[in-house]
Amino acid sequence: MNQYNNKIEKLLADHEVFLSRKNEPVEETNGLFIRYKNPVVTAAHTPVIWRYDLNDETNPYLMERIGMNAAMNSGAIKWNGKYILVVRVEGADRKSFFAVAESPNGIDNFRFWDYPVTMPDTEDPATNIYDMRLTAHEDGWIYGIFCAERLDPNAPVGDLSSATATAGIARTKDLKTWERLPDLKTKSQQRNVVLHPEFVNGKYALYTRPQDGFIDAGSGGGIGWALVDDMTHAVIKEEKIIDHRYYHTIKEVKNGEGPHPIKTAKGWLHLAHGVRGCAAGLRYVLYMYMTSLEDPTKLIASPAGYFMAPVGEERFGDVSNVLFSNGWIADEDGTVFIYYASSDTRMHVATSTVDKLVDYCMNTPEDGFTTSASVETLKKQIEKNLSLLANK
Ligand code: M1P
Repeated sequence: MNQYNNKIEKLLADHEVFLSRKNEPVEETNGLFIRYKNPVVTAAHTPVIWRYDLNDETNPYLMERIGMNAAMNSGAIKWNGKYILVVRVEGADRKSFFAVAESPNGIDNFRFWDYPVTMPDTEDPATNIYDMRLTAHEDGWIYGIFCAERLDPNAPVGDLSSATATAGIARTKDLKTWERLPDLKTKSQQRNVVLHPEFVNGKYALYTRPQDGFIDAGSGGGIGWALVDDMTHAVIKEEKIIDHRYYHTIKEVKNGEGPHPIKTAKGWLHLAHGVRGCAAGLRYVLYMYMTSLEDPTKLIASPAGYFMAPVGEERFGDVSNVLFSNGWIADEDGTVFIYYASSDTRMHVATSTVDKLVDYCMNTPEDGFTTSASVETLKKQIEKNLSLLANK
């Protein structure tokens, strides 16, 4: 018995050492953001009391009873002075669920709350839920919009893979008790739906991602925008594409809004993911764009290419070559904490500032859509720099 208790104590103590690790910035040369050495949340961060049965009679070998596979695509919010992630935790059983992890500084010491989120079901329970975007809306509620996945009722007999994606909606005042609202009603399947934080013309505004099927964005066109009257019965009647996909770009196959945009003096600052296909499969990178404060459907800045792409260990995981972000926090001093998952496996943070990100969006050349255009853009910069250097 004593030996068993000693083993538990060691397990808890080792976990505490792991959770308390200090994170260090990694030297970057691009001037845009700073990555941090350690992932901020992983499956190994999940509490010992989730994974182990600590009773010597029912678990004499002190084995993990409930395995955790990944901690990924997390919504983020600053709440009571704490940096909060609503993490998509995926169990070894492949079911994703939401769980809150909080940190005092946003870059390390993330600790999960004791219990995962109990998300009420609708009348048509989903099989899997994931990728929550959090929005503290000006109506006073914190909304969580996420993907609710179900087996496709029209799948041929024996096809146990075809699924449907719908936007699930819930709201809370304390991140503990969630009121589930009816799923979003829309003519196509949807994933990556995000609530804009302000009313627009007295209505709720949603960023959408219409898609032809569960995986294929197909004719969807890009990131959409729709106004809805009531979040308790959210129905999309009209959808307009505000950020289009284009041939031979980083978002050729798909794109999707990340967290809700940050309001800046120069416009709404957006973080999104773009997807392209290659021999190795799909490659997911993060990119940015800006929309007008007066008309949030109007694109005002669209820097070419990606803002962040997977590097080093970020490239490997359950779904390799993927960066995905659905959470960021803009602090009062202008620091932006960008929370991103790599390869559907672990969560990282990178920091930047609102000013730098706006500068990046406003002053990075746009995509010219051809090699010739890219070379001309490059030549202009070289010419300018050579004459500057010559005159020094
Ligand atoms: O596997 C990469 C990502 O694939 C999906 O994103 P999207 O709908 O944009 O293709 C989601 O399943 C997401 O969770 C996942 O990270």
